Amino acid sequence: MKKRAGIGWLVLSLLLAFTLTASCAKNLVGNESFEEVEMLNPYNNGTPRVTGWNVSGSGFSKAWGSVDTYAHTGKRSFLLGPMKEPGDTFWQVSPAFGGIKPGATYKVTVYVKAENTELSDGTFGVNAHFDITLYWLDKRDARINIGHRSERFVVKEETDWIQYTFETVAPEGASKVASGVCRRTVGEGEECAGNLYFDDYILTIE
Ligand SMILES: [Ca+2]
Repeated sequence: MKKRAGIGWLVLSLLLAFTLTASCAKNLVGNESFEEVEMLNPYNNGTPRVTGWNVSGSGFSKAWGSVDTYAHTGKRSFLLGPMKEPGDTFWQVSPAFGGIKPGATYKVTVYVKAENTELSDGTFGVNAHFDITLYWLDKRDARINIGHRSERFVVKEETDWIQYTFETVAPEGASKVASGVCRRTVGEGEECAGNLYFDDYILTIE
């Protein structure tokens, strides 16, 4: 009887260890809830930016930054507002970091809330979109333009927080990666409608 109890404990311990390991995949980016902020950009209408993340693109006069309007966790989220001019782009990405395992699957999850996604002509189209992107770099910090690096997600209606997922395999030669979200108009007549709020950006190796 005692032996069977011992085996039972062993099985339970192994199950617990497995569960803890499975549920504790390490997030590879920091400040994922966008709670830590700083005032570094004087062109951003007084909205703070997210500490430790890089922003770039055109459209710096557009609405973006860390706001306390909505939050999935904590008190803040990252806002990327509408863009209407052809070629407007804006992205926020983590710093590039090393230790990449080529051939391994990398998974991004992020929560997004959407509002005012009606287009200028009064319709709800496919243009309230955003991209989740991974920028793979080789040992010389040159961009690797192969593989599945980016995925576009379409938000047609106003939504409360929805979790979006993007999985991809690290290409051969990848040494570093930076990861984040992007909005961009592609051509004439296209617009990025609405306010998109991002929170809880998690990047893990599967
Ligand atoms: Ca947050």
